[in-house]
Amino acid sequence: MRQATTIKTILRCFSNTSYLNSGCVQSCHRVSFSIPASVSNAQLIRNRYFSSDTSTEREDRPEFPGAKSGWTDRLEFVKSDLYDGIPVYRVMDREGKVLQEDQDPKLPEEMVVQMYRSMTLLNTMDRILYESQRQGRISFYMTNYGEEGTHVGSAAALNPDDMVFGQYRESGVLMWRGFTLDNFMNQCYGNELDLGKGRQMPVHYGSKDLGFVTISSPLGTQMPQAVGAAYAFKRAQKGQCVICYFGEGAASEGDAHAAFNFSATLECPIIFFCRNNGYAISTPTSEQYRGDGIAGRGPAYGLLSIRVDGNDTLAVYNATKRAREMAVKENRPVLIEAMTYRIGHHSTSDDSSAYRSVDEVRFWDSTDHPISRLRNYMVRQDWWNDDKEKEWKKKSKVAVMEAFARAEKKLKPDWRLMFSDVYEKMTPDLKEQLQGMEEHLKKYGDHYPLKNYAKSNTPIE
Ligand SMILES: Cc1ncc(C[n+]2csc(CCOP(=O)(O)OP(=O)(O)O)c2C)c(N)n1
Ligand SMILES: [Mg+2]
Repeated sequence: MRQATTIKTILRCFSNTSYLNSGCVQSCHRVSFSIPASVSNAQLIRNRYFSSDTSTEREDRPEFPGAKSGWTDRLEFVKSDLYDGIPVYRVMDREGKVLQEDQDPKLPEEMVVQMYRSMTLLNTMDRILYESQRQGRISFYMTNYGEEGTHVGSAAALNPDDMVFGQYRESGVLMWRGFTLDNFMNQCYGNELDLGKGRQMPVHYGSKDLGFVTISSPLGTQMPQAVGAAYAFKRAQKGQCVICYFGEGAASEGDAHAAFNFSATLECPIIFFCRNNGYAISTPTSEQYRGDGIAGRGPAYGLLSIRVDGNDTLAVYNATKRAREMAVKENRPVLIEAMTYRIGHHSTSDDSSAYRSVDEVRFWDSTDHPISRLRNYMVRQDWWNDDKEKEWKKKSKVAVMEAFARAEKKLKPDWRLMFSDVYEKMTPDLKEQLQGMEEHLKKYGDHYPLKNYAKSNTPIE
């Protein structure tokens, strides 16, 4: 039935039926068409419905709209543990040894070294900013420890004009795209140079120039938005693609379902990139779902799906590269579930020792870390050694400390900016609030540290 068949058929004009009026077939003419092997069953069923050629042999199959399977006379329930689960794709073992030569993407030395530098620079920046929050210098922070490979491996496989929708723990993606240490620091300090003008909590980065949509705190927000952007890309036909990052915890949000389903039915060029790091704050994956993780949900939505070792930067690169090709060439959504581990606390508001053991964390930190794995790969290629490591560590730390000092010295943005950019033009109620605040500060300004705030040169409207 699935083989290519040529059927000559006359479509009858049943235009008085409501089903046909819904737009499936409106005209009454003779057509000749062939059914390729990949034609969907829904299409076959539609052909059967509208075929008047009684000589066409029909297999007895369920003809319910959308049905894809055959009949059974066995009373059987589908078990969720029917199969072992989708395997985890990897290129390297933990010692950085390539397992199958033909899976090595053979990236040039400069590129791999650059990837390694980004991953380690992110790690150094995380340490400094985490400490600065502990010292009360910034209000909040989230580290990316252990997930650096998912960020850089995927970002390196994209085109610069692809659009990124992140959750909040994807700083390495931005770093790879060219967000500078100053950009990161200015945002975390919410100073006058912050691209978001100090309106967001730390780590809620965004960059129009780098195609990185500003982070939203409520989980799942970015997912349907990303599908909308992908749909726009599909219509524009410029070969662009969207990547949407999210955690396995966010995949429990209703918005994740809406996004997966819309992307499949609208056939959008989007990569859903799930970072499965084992926890949604204190909730381990064992309490989050009972099925085969996040990739296991993909086929049910009609998404091409793969599970990959997120600590293997080259495997993440290969998976994302291929996903991108399929998403753009075939207008198909792809789901990548990258298995990794959140080595740090959820955020500076969390103490993970309350819900997991130190040994568990130590295992991932010392035995299966994306940074050491990529370093091992580079050492095997003779691209890296202890001297280079020492020199880079020193250089990167100095760069982070300098950017940190620069950001800390800057003034806060003009406080009036909190009223602008909500709408294209400030609405009357916002104008009234601004005026109220101005009057308040005229009277009580000496109770506020106004000297720490810049004065905007451009009119605020
Ligand atoms: C709608 C919504 N519910 C709850 C929260 C609180 N919250 C913030 S992060 C988080 C855990 C998310 O876990 P996951 O998606 O796995 O990402 P990870 O932090 O592990 O990177 C929760 C529950 C939120 N921000 N938004
Ligand atoms: Mg998680």
